Amino acid sequence: MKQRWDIFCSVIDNFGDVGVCWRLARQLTHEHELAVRLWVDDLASLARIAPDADPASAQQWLQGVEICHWRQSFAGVEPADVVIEAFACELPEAYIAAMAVLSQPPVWINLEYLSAENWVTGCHRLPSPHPRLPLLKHFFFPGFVPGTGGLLCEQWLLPARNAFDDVAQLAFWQRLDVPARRAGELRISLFCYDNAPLGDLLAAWAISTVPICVLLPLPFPLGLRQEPIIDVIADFFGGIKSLSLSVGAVLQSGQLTVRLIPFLEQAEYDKLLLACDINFVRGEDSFVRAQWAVRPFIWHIYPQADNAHRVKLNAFIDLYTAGMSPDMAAAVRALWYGWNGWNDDGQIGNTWPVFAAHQAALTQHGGKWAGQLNRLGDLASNLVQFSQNRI
Ligand code: TRH
Repeated sequence: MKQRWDIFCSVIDNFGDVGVCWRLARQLTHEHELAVRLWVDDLASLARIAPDADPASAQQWLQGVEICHWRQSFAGVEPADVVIEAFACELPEAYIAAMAVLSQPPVWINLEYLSAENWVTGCHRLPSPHPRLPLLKHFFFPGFVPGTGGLLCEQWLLPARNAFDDVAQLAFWQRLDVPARRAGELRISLFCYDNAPLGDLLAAWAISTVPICVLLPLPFPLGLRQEPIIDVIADFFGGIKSLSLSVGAVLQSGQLTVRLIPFLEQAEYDKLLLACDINFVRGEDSFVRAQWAVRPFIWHIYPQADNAHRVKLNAFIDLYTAGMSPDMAAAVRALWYGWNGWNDDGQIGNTWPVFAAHQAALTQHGGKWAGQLNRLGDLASNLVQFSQNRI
């Protein structure tokens, strides 16, 4: 009989929590032959990245994964052999009680957020006994260095990346209804939070020496909710009413073209990162996928209280730029700081041309960086190995 795994995912906001859990659930199912049940409290968010998911269904099967709406009472639910609570979400009390009465309690793992900070290696795999019940939970940290759990990377991802040639790329753009590149054109994907200083960058792109085409996936139909980023774009292109924009809109100024594209199914988003020359990513999951895609990328970090995210941002920049030439490292730091609202003069426009000048060398560095990450083993396999040693 297949070993049973339960993954619990509580969506705090956006798509990263469910994005990570959905990838992990599929990889465990397809590559490790496990019976995986994914409990999600917000199916609508799942359906944004996995359009075949039915947000109204309490229980459904998708790509071999059993998906359950985490909402109902847990009385009578039998705990799995391995239980993952993602990002320190709290398991239902009834489920914990059911785990505690089993003669062999499940392997219980808290899968933590990703961070490049030094303390992570000291906390990875640490046990934490339950204060009242005979249960032991372990912390498991994804990461970028030996002594962490590594990053999510399916077995097919790197071969698919290497096989994504000009023909596959053209087919991808055709599916999106985006014309082939003009000569010398730089393609950029844009995924960021509302507080990004986008106006300055649009101005820099419009006077670029090469044509720039920006692809912006729209998470929600305009009009459903406020999209400050779209307001910035509408303002920049001469005060267009943002509500008059929709998927398919093409806006142009000088060397810059912005195209609004649909929010993509997760696997298609991976392809967008490969089909573009430079990627603006955010949060956790798109940030990781950009690293596997090997192209230069700019990270918009999820803002935290008391600027805790700055420590996290610096820790990653230090690791990622180690081994770069001082010029290139400075170019990365300047643009990333500016994009995250963390520079002295508040202007990031002038950091763009310096960063773009390093495009080829950054792509080469991205290849080495991804190779280094790949040697850590992938997060799903590392989780499986960790749990097998405890069953
Ligand atoms: O959406 P995010 O900002 O998500 C998160 C959450 O905010 C979470 O609470 C926070 O803790 C975490 O960030 C750090 O960014 P992220 O992590 O990149 O997740 C986006 C997901 O959406 C990712 O799985 C890729 C997917 N996606 C698509 O499937 N299609 C698309 O078109 C785009 C742009 C993204």
